[in-house]
Amino acid sequence: MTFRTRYTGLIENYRDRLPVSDDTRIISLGEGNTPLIKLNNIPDLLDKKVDLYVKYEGLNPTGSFKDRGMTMAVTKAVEDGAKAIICASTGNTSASAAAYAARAGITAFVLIPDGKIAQGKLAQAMMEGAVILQVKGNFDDGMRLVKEVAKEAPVTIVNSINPYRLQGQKTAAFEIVEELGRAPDFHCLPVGNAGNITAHWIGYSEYACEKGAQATAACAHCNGVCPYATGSIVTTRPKMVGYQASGSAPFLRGEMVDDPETVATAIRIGHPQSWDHAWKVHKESGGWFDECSDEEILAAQKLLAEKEGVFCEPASATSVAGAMRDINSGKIPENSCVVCTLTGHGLKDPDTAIKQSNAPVIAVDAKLEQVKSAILENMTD
Ligand code: AN7
Repeated sequence: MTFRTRYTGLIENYRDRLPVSDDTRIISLGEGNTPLIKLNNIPDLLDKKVDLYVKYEGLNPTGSFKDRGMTMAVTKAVEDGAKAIICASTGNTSASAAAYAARAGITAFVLIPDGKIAQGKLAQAMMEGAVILQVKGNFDDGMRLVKEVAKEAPVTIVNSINPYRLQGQKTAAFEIVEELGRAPDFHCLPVGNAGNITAHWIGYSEYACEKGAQATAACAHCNGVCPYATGSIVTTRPKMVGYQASGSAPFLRGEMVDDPETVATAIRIGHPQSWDHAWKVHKESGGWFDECSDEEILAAQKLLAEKEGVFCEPASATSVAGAMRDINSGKIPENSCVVCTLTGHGLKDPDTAIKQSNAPVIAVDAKLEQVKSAILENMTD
């Protein structure tokens, strides 16, 4: 006897809105269906009242949102007969690619920047059997090399320039709309290559098809399955807000950045691959880009962990750092419904977490007296 249906991943869940057929062998680790957590304590610290949610994408199988795209990209690569996939990565894409390649029984080649990848991510790629090429350069160098080598070797690129990646990632927007029963007013994301902000916009747009009740099954806009036809009617889309780290903020500078630098290594990207897409999202949604300093990013990461018990990696906290500032300034108006994506788990980067934390670690002898006095001295009212 089964008590409830087993969740088997986002492709099965949204099969009718994704480019798969009945015969497609699906490569899945049960990704998607991540919690949308309503923040309880941080809103009290803000000057204006809003409904603030975080979509905790760090709870995907490899600890980041990349799994949503990777299940699609690897499923399609295998369907097309690929024996190997390749990506450049600041860490999370490589961890995800390695896992899904292992699951599929194919090889993953991952190009990572020399010394600038968080320990957890490196550990994942190593354990999951990827062939790791540590490039003497940054992500952008790796990405250029991946594009060049894919012309000469039989490897399928699984960076977000692979359109199946964005198809998988759009499902995060579906989940949010279904859970809230509406689209949020604002959706805030950290931006590196800008694949994820683009994918969310695709997802929201498919839900809020402007053709409305006139849409037909043949409407390409919705991959042939209009949400209107399935009875889920949503008429609005959020303003999409993208935050970058100040040292890696090409969208703020209005041009590519050659030497990106930030503590948030996941978004240490100066040449975003979805540059044009992201500007289109910016224009169509009426949203904006802004930047956060490394200090603001780390403070938001710590605040989320301390006040809400939600541990995300530094890059992810950029969305909350930016949103808090824009809520306080009124740029995001009072009473708005705001969703921030937390793209990766805090355990990805234990070094940065430990370095910035001032949590008391109290050494004691293995004696009751010492443990007891440590407790009594540290009780909060
Ligand atoms: C935690 O892994 O690009 O704007 O190579 O890992 O879609 O690029 C990671 C990106 C945000 C930015 N947060 O997303 C990679 C990589 C985290 C990330 C981003 C990334 P995009």
